[in-house]
Amino acid sequence: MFKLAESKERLPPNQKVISAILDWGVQHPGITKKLPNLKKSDWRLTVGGDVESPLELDWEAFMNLPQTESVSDFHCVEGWSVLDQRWEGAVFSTLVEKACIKGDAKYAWFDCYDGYTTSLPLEKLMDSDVVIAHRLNGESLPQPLGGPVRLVVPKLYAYKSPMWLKAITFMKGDRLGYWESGIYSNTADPWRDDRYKH
Ligand SMILES: Nc1nc2c(c(=O)[nH]1)N[C@H]1C(S)=C(S)[C@@H](COP(=O)(O)O)O[C@H]1N2
Ligand SMILES: [Mo]
Repeated sequence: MFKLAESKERLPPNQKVISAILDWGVQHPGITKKLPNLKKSDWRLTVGGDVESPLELDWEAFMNLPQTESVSDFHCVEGWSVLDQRWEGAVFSTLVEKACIKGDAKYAWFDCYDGYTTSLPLEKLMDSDVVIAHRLNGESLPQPLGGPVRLVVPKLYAYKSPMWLKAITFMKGDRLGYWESGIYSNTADPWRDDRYKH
């Protein structure tokens, strides 16, 4: 009985465990009808906005950032969770240091190669489990899961984990991203069942 209580606490309210992350082909396809097809050699990540040193990283420069591995649970707003996903990539906070973000920047805006957008407060991005990921469970991140590179913010619902990452813009005030402009919550906290706008 004790064990059951423990495992229940691991899962946020109204979520069910499934065995693998559902990919773009299975879920709602977001705003594009076509999967962004990006070769690693063509992929670029730009970092700008409220920073002292804007960056444009190609694959080699991205791979030269300090690399890390982080195991976390993945929670989708549609009610499924996948436990113990092993992500590899750069810790988000290393990018913040490299770009020298200005003291008044409090949010980051994310643009993706499919046109998707989202935003996050800096304080949610500084945890060591927030990874700019290029590998999942020991393999290159599959394209339908956001490859070559996606951000992973495991403590929030997955719509705050932008796939096919293209650009990060630091900013003083917040803006609403693609889903957050509609019915979805901008705070997206699975532990508070925080799916929709209040
Ligand atoms: N670039 C991009 N990122 C995105 C989306 C999208 O449409 N485009 N959808 C979001 C939503 S609504 C969810 S639930 C998750 C789904 O991630 P998955 O396909 O790996 O399960 O990605 C998020 N990131
Ligand atoms: Mo979603």
